[in-house]
Amino acid sequence: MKETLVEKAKTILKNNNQGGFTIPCEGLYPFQWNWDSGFIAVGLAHIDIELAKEELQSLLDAQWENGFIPHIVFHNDSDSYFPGPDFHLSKLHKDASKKYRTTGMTQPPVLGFVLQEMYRIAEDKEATLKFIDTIIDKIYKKHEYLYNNRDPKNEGLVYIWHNWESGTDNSPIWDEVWETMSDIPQYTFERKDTTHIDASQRPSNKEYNYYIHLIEVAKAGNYEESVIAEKSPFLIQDPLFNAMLLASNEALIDLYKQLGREERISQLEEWTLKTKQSLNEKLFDEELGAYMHYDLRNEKRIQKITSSSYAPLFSSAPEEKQLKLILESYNQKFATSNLYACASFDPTHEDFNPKKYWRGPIWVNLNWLIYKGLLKHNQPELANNIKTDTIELIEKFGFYEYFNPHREISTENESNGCGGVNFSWSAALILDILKA
Ligand code: 2M8
Repeated sequence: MKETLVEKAKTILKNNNQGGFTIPCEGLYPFQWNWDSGFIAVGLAHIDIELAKEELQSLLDAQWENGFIPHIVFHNDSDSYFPGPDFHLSKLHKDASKKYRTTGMTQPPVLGFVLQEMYRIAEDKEATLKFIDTIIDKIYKKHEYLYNNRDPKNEGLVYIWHNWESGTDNSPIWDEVWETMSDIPQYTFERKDTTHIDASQRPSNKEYNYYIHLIEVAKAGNYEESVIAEKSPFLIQDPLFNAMLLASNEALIDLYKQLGREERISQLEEWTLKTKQSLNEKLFDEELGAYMHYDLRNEKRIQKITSSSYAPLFSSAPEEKQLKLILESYNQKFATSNLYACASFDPTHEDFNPKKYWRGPIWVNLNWLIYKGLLKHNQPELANNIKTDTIELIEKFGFYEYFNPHREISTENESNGCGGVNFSWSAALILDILKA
């Protein structure tokens, strides 16, 4: 059975490969996405390490001169996605890639720990370390960009200025931010996502209008970070984004040590310490037992639990005190017998929606992060539940983009699989989970 799953996963990754990079999903996402490519590289490392290297190289090939690594690289043309390169107009920024059109925003910084995962998986460690040596500084530069430009209060917590930078696009977390943006213009746009996927599973047009507005604000300032920091109504310290940064810092320290290159380690250690402290002091909520998002523009915590709230488990951030509270809230709300693990939003909250994009469904990449995080913090039983649930969902319903977490769903023939099919990171990460 598992063999079939492995073969299917390999076929999906092969079909979605465009020669050098992999698209997340045919039709729905026809370009190269940043954190998708990171997760895809982990899966590819199990099949063909050279493909994994190419995946990262093609993404880094579009790195901006200032170290920024964009969220989408438009290697190719396609009219099946909105907004495309002519809308994003990355060339407005003086440091943007001259070789490729890209977006002007980024995504959670996963590449540092992806390199570490590739090293772990690789059979030929020496050759892999040599490859890592050729690209590690590029990833360091991205971290430097984030800490230097997106941490205005020098707290070790970087902000995101768009919900698409979080990776969790229409999470109920953002609802409170949208409420502060009531007087924005009404834009005219033609969506493409709802031609591929049932509109009831995707964000609404009203939400897309906010997404577009935030990009217009950034474009009006030529994507200059200082202008965005001053003008954007959306400035959020996201626990997932910052946990990825922390985990990647930690991975970079480890890899630089293996390479015998000491020069950047003390800076990385300084960032690591600060980020860890602020995650625990500023973002952790003791009552809710989870890491919260912080709205930097309006200076308030957003008191809702999402799967991002548990992502810091993937890093060394949680200490005994936080871990105890996390396990309590996770067991109480997310790990209940009627649900597959792990919903993307608090199933006990009124905003929970089991089928709508990031407002409740299970995502394989977050499951992978939390699964590994629980193992890291010595919780093998809970980790194993996520592992078996993820395998069962994919085996039963297919390689979907996201899944309804309800074990029993009402209509008889309804599937738990939602969104795009033959989804690359679902294929890539199940390979890693199966081989673990
Ligand atoms: C989704 O986001 C894109 C915008 O980046 C979209 O909906 O158009 C998210 O799930 C994001 O996390 C993911 O990287 C992307 C491609 O899979 O799709």
